[in-house]
Amino acid sequence: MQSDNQIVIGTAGHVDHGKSSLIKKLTGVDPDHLKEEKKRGLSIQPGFGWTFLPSGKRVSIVDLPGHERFIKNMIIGASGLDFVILVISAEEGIMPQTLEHCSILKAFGINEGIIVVSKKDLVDNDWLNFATEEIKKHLTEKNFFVDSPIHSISIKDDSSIDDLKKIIDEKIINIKNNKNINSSIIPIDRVFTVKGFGTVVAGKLSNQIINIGEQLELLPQKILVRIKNLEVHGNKVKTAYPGNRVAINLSINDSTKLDKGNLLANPDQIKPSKAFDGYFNSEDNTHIKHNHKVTIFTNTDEKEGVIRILGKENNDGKSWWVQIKSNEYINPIVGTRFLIRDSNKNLGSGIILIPEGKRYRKNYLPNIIEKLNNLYTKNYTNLIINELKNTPLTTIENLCSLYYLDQDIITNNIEKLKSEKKISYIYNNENQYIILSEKFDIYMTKINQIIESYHELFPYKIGITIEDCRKKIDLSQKNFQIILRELQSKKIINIKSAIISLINHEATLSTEQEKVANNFIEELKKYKFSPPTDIKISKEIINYLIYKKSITKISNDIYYEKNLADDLIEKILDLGKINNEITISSVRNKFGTSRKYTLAILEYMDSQNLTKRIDDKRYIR
Ligand SMILES: Nc1nc2c(ncn2[C@@H]2O[C@H](COP(=O)(O)OP(=O)(O)OP(=O)(O)O)[C@@H](O)[C@H]2O)c(=O)[nH]1
Ligand SMILES: [Mg+2]
Repeated sequence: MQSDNQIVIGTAGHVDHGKSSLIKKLTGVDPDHLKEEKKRGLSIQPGFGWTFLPSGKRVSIVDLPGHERFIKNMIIGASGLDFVILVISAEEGIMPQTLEHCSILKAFGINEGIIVVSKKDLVDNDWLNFATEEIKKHLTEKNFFVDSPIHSISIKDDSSIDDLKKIIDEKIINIKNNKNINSSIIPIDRVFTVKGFGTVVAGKLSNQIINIGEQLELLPQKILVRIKNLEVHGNKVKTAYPGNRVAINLSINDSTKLDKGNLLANPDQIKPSKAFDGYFNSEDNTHIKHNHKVTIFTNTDEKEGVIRILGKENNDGKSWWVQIKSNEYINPIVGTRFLIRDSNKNLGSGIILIPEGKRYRKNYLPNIIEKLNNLYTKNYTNLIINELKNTPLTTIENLCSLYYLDQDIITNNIEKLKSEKKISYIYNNENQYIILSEKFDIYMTKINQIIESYHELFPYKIGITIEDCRKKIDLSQKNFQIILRELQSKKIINIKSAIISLINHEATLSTEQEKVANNFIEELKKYKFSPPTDIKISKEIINYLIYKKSITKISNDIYYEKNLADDLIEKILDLGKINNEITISSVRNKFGTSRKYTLAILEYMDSQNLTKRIDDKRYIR
């Protein structure tokens, strides 16, 4: 079993240039198996096979149709290729679909290949040399397969085919699978039913392994399916490896509709949507109009929709920031390429950057364009900084889901920004938040100033309520709490009973207030355990005295001088120890307090967890 990355090799080129004949020579199997293909002597659908190269490496083979009428089938098959055999007849040379196929392959980012000059038996040597030179020159001018070797063959000359195999072997050694996609993904290019087994789908697996029994999600239907059986190169296997072309027998409800163009992926990895934003490059001399009707190709999917231009051209007049809007759900994968055609020609291609395109208001456009630019240029530090400029604080998880980026990418860039002191971490209950350092400093200074001026205005008050302070700052309750906790842990502020004060603040009374306070305490003391409840005194002074521990608040209207309260409580506890229980009557008898005071002090003791009430009795805790 081969577990190394597998390569998919495909043919491309103009109709009748000999692609299928070459594949038959390479694999021993005629890729044109449909009745109509045989009758008409041309390929209609992609044909699939595999072969061993001289090195012993096994490769998958996809033979693509060349006739312009079947260009859509060619595009769907081309999306999964790693390496291309570009077949050009020595007789005819470069023809329209040769170039069209080249531009489609380029659109999908496929630029590794070999140029094969076919049917060399039909021309003499001089012509072959001339044709080869012309082909090379022309492709170089167009910037197609510039670094690829060129080799001439004839299906009647086995040694030319053997040599081709050797060249392919050498060339594919360095090909790596697309690491962009961090999920098991199979864009489906064939669906069929096998008697006794049920639904089978086929496609190329991305850069992860899959196993029999595994659950995958069918998209855009969002249906969970299980891998019942798995085949690679016509053999039953338990595991398929990155790059394998796989046939998967799915355990799936018979009524489920599925089609080529659908996708299998790890559950919850890919979100179907009807629009995505991206970077778009138009074909030479193609003018793109806003809201132009187009056919959209993503992976093996083909849908109708429109292209919308999000901003002005990127200077060179060939590239745009665009939104591609589909009439039906599609499965946009960040970082993968898409292709756009109108009725009969390629308009251009691009890269998907934001998989859930929204309708943007005009004044938001510069913002979205900057975002797209940062995503396209992979300037993730700028991306994060811009996001933090628009929001008070955020989390790594938020950033990942906002931009569909790997956690590693976000974390690394955040670490970088942290080391440059541009952002800071703040913590709240285990949760980590990220904030622009500059912004945190501004909040800190502002909160400090608010509390400070409050202390100046009300020196006898302990501090400002959290809500009053928040109202002076433009922050949500949640974000304000997070910042307050950070200031608290930095020992800049104190928070007690929803009141914030600066760490060094000491509440002080004026001489006048002091007098009132002292009289109040004297009055309380005078009546010992039954102090009056109707003394007129301001709430501020009361709060101050509680805060200063001069009085104890027993109930809503009963206050005891602190030492008296402590003394009474201790005595009640002593009583409880002797009697093993505390009752209202035992307290009343002992201290001569009325029912009202007795109840209040006992309830206070319960609330302080000194006693526990069961029915009408209290027990020491
Ligand atoms: N003499 C000669 N004929 C060839 C050679 N290769 C292909 N042919 C013939 O060219 C014709 C077309 O070949 P195909 O292999 O079907 O061409 P294709 O590129 O697959 O065509 P499409 O799939 O329709 O694009 C057939 O009649 C082949 O027998 C060759 O090397 N020498
Ligand atoms: Mg063919």
